[in-house]
Amino acid sequence: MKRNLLIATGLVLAGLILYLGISGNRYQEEGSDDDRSNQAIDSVSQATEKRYQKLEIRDYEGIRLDPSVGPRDNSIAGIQQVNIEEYELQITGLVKNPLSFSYEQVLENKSYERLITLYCVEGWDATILWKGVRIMDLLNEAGILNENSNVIFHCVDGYTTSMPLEIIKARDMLLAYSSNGVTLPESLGFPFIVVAEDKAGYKWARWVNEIEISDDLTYEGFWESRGYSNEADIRR
Ligand SMILES: Nc1nc2c(c(=O)[nH]1)N[C@H]1C(S)=C(S)[C@@H](COP(=O)(O)O)O[C@H]1N2
Ligand SMILES: [Mo]
Repeated sequence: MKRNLLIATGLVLAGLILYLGISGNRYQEEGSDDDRSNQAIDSVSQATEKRYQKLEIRDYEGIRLDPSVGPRDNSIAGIQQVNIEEYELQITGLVKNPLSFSYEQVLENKSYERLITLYCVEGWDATILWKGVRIMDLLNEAGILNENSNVIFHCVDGYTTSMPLEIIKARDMLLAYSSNGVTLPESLGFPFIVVAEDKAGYKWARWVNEIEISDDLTYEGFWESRGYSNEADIRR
């Protein structure tokens, strides 16, 4: 009798650990059709499975990557469709030469690859292999006039967010055009997303079309002006 109770308790605990291990990720949908009891801790549901694109990389140095297309859209004005022929990325504000880059021109810069997790304040996260150009490379080409500046990202959907120049420099942040080895999907901000390492998801501006150097050090973007911390440091 005692032994059965022990086994039952063990099973319940194992189940709980398994459940906790696979929840809390944006790619684990509520009510998905998978059979969780048959899963290893790091396996994914069928719903998640379907979101991986054909050529998407799924593992990197032993770490499982999340699909770069999420299960739902939380954007302020829906998923944006950018016509890449007409697209321009502007560098404006306190710079020597305001610049305008085409998509191709941005991609001519040296590229960097990094595995970084995006943490949203809603509680989910996504670990993705990003590839992009250094934001500082673009800004230096325009010539920064004041090092003590704020960098405001403007997006196609009217969304804005900002970070101090010194943070972008210190983290050597990327403007990514690729996720998990494929072209950045529309839902993730095609053509470009700011990879705001160690900052909450709302600093990860998607569909960026203007980077402004500003002397307004207390600027508040879309979510910041609605009460979210302007520092947005993530706690892990
Ligand atoms: N242009 C734009 N960028 C944006 C947003 C948005 O609504 N518009 N949402 C932000 C938020 S709150 C998060 S968590 C990340 C990822 O959003 P996702 O959940 O839609 O992938 O994008 C950020 N960048
Ligand atoms: Mo978010």
